Amino acid sequence: MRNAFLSPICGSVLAPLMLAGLLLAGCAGGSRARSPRPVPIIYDTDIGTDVDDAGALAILHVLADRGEARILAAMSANSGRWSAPAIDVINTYYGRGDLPIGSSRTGPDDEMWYRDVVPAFPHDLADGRAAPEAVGLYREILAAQPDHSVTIVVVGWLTNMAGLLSSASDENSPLDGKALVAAKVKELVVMGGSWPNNEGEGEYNFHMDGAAAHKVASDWPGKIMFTGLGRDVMTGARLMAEETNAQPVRAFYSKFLEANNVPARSSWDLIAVLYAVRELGDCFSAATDGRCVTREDGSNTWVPGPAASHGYLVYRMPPGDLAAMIDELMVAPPAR
Ligand SMILES: [Ca+2]
Repeated sequence: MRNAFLSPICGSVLAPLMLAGLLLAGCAGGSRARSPRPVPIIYDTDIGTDVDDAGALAILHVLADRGEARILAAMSANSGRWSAPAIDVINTYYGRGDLPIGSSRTGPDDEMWYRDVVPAFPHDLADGRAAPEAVGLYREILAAQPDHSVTIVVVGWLTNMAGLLSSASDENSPLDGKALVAAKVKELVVMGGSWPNNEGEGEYNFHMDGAAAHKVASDWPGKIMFTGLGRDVMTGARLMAEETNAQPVRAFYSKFLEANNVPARSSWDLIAVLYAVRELGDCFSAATDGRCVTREDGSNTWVPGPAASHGYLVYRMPPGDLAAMIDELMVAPPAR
């Protein structure tokens, strides 16, 4: 189960945010971007369970090609045999086959439609279980970055983030995990939860590791934006319609769309990447007047109150326009 459409409900918070100068352009590629460019990004994915993870990594590479992002690493939340190799396939296609890739040591097996695609495309990471353990790799990479500079975008369950928070000092940094995050991370972007409230069994990414979601929402020592949008932003059909040689992301989408007998797929993870790189801009607004509380069953509640470190994303641009923007990124050829 994933997220329901959220109406733009945040007019009451939008006006003061605009007055505070926090809603600068960027999502549509505008020139008044708030962050220094390119944005340093670590991408954390449950690739192998849905196809939007592959699309999101693809557009992250295109945004890097355009000088908007700098990919520091990609992490699999899933220990599956083919998950980290699927990341390597996409990185290799976009000319970044040497990017660091880490992997959790837990999680379900990949689904068959992923296994069929990975071996058909060039990559050199043969088995996800041979990738470096993700939390150690996070610590190594974060320790080497300038303070308060890194954006982490998580589009799967939050196992690696909970592990990072619980990590002890090591050869890379004398800081424990929480202090290392406080020192190095600018923002955590989480594709998870249903906003403002979800009293059911919980949105998929929270439900898959409810204890981790609860720990991150409770203990993360910095800003978190929960995205949770994308159900009605349907993408991938244009990628199917355009002939592209040796395009592994197209092959992933082809397998998924065929297996599910649908013409396009929702864009939960692509929305998260778009926000992580381009911020609110013309695309999104944010509700920030309160905080997220999650329970260990994966359900979540937005508790109204003074603005602090949490926010959740709301559409500002119509979903159809967002889909067109994302489709254009998905079909862009690699620059390298
Ligand atoms: Ca995902």
